[in-house]
Amino acid sequence: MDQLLQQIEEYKKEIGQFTNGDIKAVEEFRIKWLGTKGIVKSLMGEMRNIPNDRKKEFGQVLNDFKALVENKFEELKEGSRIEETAAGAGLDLSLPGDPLPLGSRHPVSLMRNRIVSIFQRLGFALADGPEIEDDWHNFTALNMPEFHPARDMQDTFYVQQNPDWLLRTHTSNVQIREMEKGKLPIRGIYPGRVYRNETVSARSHCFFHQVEGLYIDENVSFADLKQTLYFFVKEMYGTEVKVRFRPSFFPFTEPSAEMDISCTLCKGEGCSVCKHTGWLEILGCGMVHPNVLQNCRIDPNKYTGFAFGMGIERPALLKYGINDIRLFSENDVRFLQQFASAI
Ligand code: 2NM
Repeated sequence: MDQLLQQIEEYKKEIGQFTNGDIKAVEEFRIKWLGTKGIVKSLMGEMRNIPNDRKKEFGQVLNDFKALVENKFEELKEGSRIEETAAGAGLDLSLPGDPLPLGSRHPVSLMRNRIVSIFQRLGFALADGPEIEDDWHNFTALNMPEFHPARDMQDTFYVQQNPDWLLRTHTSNVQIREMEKGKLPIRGIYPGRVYRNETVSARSHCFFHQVEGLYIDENVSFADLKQTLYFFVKEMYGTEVKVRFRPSFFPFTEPSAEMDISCTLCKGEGCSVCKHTGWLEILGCGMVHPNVLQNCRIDPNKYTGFAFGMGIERPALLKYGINDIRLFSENDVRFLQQFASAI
């Protein structure tokens, strides 16, 4: 019995040092342990020297050991067979694999991430909502009356089966849904794809991307709006760039404004990109209209808020020097690969 246990110990040590896939070593293993003059056979021969009352115990341990060695041999044989096949085919399985080619971030995603992360640093929470929306969340709640031109079939894609459904024309539907939840204050940033029934050209597309923001609390003022957007411009375009607000109109904000920055190409001197004005329009904004708050069951006497919205494609065209918006949705890898190391 001691001899058997000693052999088991030796076997364990040998297996621990075994080189996988070495076909010669596998054959040596077989001869040493399982051959006709091998260790297992000779231990079997010891059986007759064991006293009768110990035979059962010895036999059991030996049988278990024999099964263990046989299984190990099959395993080693299989391993060396794979290695042998590979070597025959001129393969070296110890070489590292070919790395899979990685995709890269889309320029629209890069620009969206830049915009969103600036607002996230100010505490704006990221959220999204449905692209197929009902009339209420896309138009009615936003103080856009039934006769508003944007609601026309000419401008908006409606779902044929249900005239109440449409492809959202802005991400403001998400703001409405956030406000309807009734949890205040709200400070959110809402990027996403939007749809307009427009002729596709180098400058405009029937779908594009927007980021909108919303901040609602007690005592939120137009000064808060301006400071928030000043911070955004500084982070996005640098401290040198100039900013101006122009009065504007949106049905869902009052007062409303549009914000321009000095042209990033000519530094305000005037060029073809800024149409010789020295300015680029980058976003629309305003104080949320009391009717919109009321539509979302928010008391406009207690709460005020500001909202803003900007397109993503136009700043992306500008930043990456792209001259045709259609390139963004053609999925040509020769185009997309150029942004592999862009930020
Ligand atoms: C813009 C410009 C100005 C806007 C307003 C709202 C809401 F839901 F709070 F009323 N959401 N987004 C808004 C305001 C969007 O985009 C050019």
